[in-house]
Amino acid sequence: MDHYDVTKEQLDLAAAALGLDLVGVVSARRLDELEPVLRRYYDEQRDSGFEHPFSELRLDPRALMPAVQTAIAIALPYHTASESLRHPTGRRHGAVSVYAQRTDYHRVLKDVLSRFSALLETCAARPAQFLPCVDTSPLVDRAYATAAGLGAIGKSGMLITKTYGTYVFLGVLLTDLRVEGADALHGALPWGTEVCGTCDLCLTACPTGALIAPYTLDAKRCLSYITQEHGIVPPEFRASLGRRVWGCDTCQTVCPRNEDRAAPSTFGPPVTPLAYPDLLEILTLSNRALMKRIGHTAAAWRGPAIWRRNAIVALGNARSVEAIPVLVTYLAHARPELRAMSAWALAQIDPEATRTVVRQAYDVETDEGARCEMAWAREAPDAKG
Ligand code: B12
Repeated sequence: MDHYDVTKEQLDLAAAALGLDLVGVVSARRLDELEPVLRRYYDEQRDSGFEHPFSELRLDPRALMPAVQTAIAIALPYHTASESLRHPTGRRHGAVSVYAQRTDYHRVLKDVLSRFSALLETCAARPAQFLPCVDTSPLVDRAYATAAGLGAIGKSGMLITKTYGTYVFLGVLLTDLRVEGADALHGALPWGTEVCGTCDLCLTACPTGALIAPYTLDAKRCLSYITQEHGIVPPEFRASLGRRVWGCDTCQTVCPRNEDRAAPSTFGPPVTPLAYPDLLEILTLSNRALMKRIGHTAAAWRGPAIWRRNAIVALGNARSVEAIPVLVTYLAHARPELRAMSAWALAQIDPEATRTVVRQAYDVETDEGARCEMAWAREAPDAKG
């Protein structure tokens, strides 16, 4: 076994020491079979803009780390049995996607991968190179998880694992170590692996039709993207957002592969107010206080304004009469998209009672987008013109 730096047994022991039960290895190579999938994604402009632009870095780990020999993929489960994915019943409460309710997974996985690196270096008994990749690297995480045998891609585009369904975060550790098993079974990506059968619940349940075909997501229609993209929410997506404040779990909640797949979480105790946050509080807390509440999660990277915007839309969708006074103050907010969305929300809640105040806001509004959202107050039958 001396042509390996790390044997299969050593790898398994190191993984077990870290509590990792989903670990796979694959020799680092260009994923040629991913190229047409990736090209089509960008060519058809289905990309969200959050991923790296198309380049060789997305296809070949050697472009990221010239000496790389092995890609080690890990999957960490994050959905616990005690959690409920149902929508809150009170009108004041929004919903945050399960993945963002706890400690930011980037932090947790990077920490695990760095401890993994240290253990593997000890096994190899030589200095080694490591590059931990979690989400933000150019690598297509799901492609490596699949190639390393951790699961199969479902029609939702999600990687589905046997043990935990789709509720896993993915990480890839690139290393110049030669690890036993990397060259074993995984040749081409098992695209053909039939994990969904005739089931297409995710496609039919997606509130915006973002899953335009099996395995084909239009990221710009995905509500997860809509909750993260700055600006005025396009009209066609507002009602579909419901009370989502961050992320969307619909394609996962309906997936039969997620039944009874809850797992003990390595991500710390749930932060209850974050699961179903108080929407009015989101609008009344200071920026600093709001960031203090969400800053440790994966839902904070776009800043506090986007939380406020989503809370405004959610209150509009909830027809929350008690939100009217706060929404009226947002008609004069410094950010045009918040003024705009407040005008929209007030129209949903009680246009008659709020017409005058929105019309006054319209009269002094300078932003074109916000003016459009306020125009309904002018166009009313009793408007003076
Ligand atoms: C940008 C991004 C987004 C964007 C765009 C999503 C997208 N295109 O998937 C938005 C904001 C919408 C998003 C949403 C979500 N995301 Co995201 N996202 C990413 C990111 C950073 C890049 C994705 C990317 O490059 N897409 C390009 C396309 C081509 O690749 P892909 O989406 O991975 O597609 C794969 C499959 O769909 C499949 N595939 C594509 N075409 C075909 C065709 C056939 C025939 C077959 C069989 C397969 C197949 O192959 C691709 C490669 O494996 C990755 C991290 C990373 N660096 O990879 C996380 C990542 C994909 N996201 C993740 C998560 C958790 C989510 C959400 C569940 C969050 C939420 N609850 O709101 C949703 C899920 C939405 C969905 N159904 O995919 C996880 C997925 C874990 C898993 N079990 O699969 C990742 C891997 C982050 C991580 N490291 O854990 N995300």
